Amino acid sequence: MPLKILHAADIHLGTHFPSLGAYAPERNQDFLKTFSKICETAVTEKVDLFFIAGDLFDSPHPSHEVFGWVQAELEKVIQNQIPIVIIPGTHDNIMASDHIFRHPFWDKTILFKDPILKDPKHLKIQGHDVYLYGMAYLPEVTTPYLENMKRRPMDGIHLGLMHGSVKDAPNWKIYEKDFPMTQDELFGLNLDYVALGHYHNPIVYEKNGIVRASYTGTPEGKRFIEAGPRVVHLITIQIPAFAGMTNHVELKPIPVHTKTMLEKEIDLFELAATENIVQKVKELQDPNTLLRLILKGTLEDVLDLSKIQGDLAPYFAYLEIIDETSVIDSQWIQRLEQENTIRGFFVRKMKEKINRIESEEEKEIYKNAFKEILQEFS
Ligand SMILES: [Mn+2]
Repeated sequence: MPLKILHAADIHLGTHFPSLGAYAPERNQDFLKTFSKICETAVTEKVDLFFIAGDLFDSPHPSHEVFGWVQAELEKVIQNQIPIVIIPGTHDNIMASDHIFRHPFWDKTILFKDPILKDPKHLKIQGHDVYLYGMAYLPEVTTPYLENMKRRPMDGIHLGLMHGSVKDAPNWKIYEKDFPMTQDELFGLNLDYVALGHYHNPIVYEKNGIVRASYTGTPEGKRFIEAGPRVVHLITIQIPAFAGMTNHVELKPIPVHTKTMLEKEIDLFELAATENIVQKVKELQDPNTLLRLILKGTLEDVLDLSKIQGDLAPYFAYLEIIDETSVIDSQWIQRLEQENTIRGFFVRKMKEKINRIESEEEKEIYKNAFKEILQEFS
């Protein structure tokens, strides 16, 4: 029988969502539901090991509600005789003296609480020798953390958990405190599989066509760029017939998200009328989508944003509209500028003022105010 591992990471339970406003409490429930689904997956897939590669919690001090939920769900995994292997991450780090991993509950799991591994943990699974390597994130620790994660000479399956930054992750600014390592250093550990956490979108690392490590990303989107279906990784390792033969590692992403995030940009140049915008966005309707709609383009009219929000909100779990449209360069404004009215005077004064402002940020504030006041005039 092959060895089956469920790899999850960056679950971020208890995240605060100030930008989601009244939707924030429901979003927290979404995250908890997703965690329940992950635990359920471990049980239904009858995995041999359940890995959590850091940032299970969004902070070192999760609420009683969140920790209670986690304990109840993990208990079900434990009752099914599935060992839970966990490392603290950057968010649920062990820097403060009263961090959550001091709680006695974790004695029921295999928790790697040291930033520098002394000895791998040995388990006997289905008669096979399995060695587990893990380390807790601590920003001040540098060497020899990687050295100590390297495969020891015993026969068996050697598996690692790390919360850090493989340096070639795309579009990712990496700091020294983020546990940087190169792909070569990662492969150089010579472990059969390394469950990674920290990067919030999935990346699979293969060497010579063999899966060696992966990031699962967040199983529930934390930010709008964590869009679309979110997964955990089911890892299947074929035990080799004889020592020295390479283990065959298979990776299968399993979607577990409760809701999905979507960021959509629409250039209103051709859509102009409010009804057209509503019609166009309705095509994306999904009660399980959180949508951030970014409106762009030069308009010949001021948008009635509250009407658009009101018309579209029922079609999504959550809707946020960012108005990046501009009216200032429109022909409409050029016409208003010529008017010998209070409105014309206002437009001339505002255009002068906006042209004089140097800071881009301040300019945006004035442009938005300009749009809002124009709405009063029109
Ligand atoms: Mn994270």
